[in-house]
Amino acid sequence: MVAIAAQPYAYPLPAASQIALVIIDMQRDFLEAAGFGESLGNDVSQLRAIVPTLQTLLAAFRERQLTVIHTRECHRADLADCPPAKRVRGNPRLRIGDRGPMGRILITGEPGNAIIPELAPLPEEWVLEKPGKGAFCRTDFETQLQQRQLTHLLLTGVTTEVCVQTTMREANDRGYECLLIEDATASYFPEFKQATLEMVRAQGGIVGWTATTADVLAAIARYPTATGVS
Ligand code: TIU
Repeated sequence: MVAIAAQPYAYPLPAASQIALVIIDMQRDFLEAAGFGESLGNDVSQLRAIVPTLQTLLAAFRERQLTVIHTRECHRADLADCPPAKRVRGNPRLRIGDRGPMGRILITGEPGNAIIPELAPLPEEWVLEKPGKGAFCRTDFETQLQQRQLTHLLLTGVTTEVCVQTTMREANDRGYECLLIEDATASYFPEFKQATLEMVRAQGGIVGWTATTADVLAAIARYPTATGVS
């Protein structure tokens, strides 16, 4: 069996066509000053540490022509998909839709809503726009996963206990085999990240697996590269 060395036990690898790297919300709005993350009172500089790790994973997936899914948390310009409760929650300095230095906060198409340049999607890659924390909420994510016959999701991105964990739980309930890559996810609260890692893999992997980037890279090296040479 080809598997990723993982916790709480080895994660069996499927056919290359069935696995996807899911990079959640690596947007300027969460990583740069004056975006949504900072408007909520967070120290956004903490999230940058995972960028080189994600670049390495992205390159390895692209080299093998494995599926990469990018997500963006965003809302329509008219805010029709933004529940009023979400807009007022926390009484932020700048609310969703307000104009900030990077354009309107968390609005699709605005400069601040873009994925950071270091992880920019290729034109042919799948970018899922989502109005909620979870990727399944009011999106076609499940339909698209089914159509593409994807069954195994390797989750990364920000923030671990909010959008990443919500998406992982939603995917687990729908029958997907989910693995959270430990050093490719970050939180504004390191202790919340650690708690998330422990809670998803507790009870025999009640929500899924966790593994390091090194172990993921070692395992996916079994998949052929586009040129046939790794
Ligand atoms: N605030 C926070 O930790 N996260 C979010 O609002 N969205 C995501 O996690 N992407």
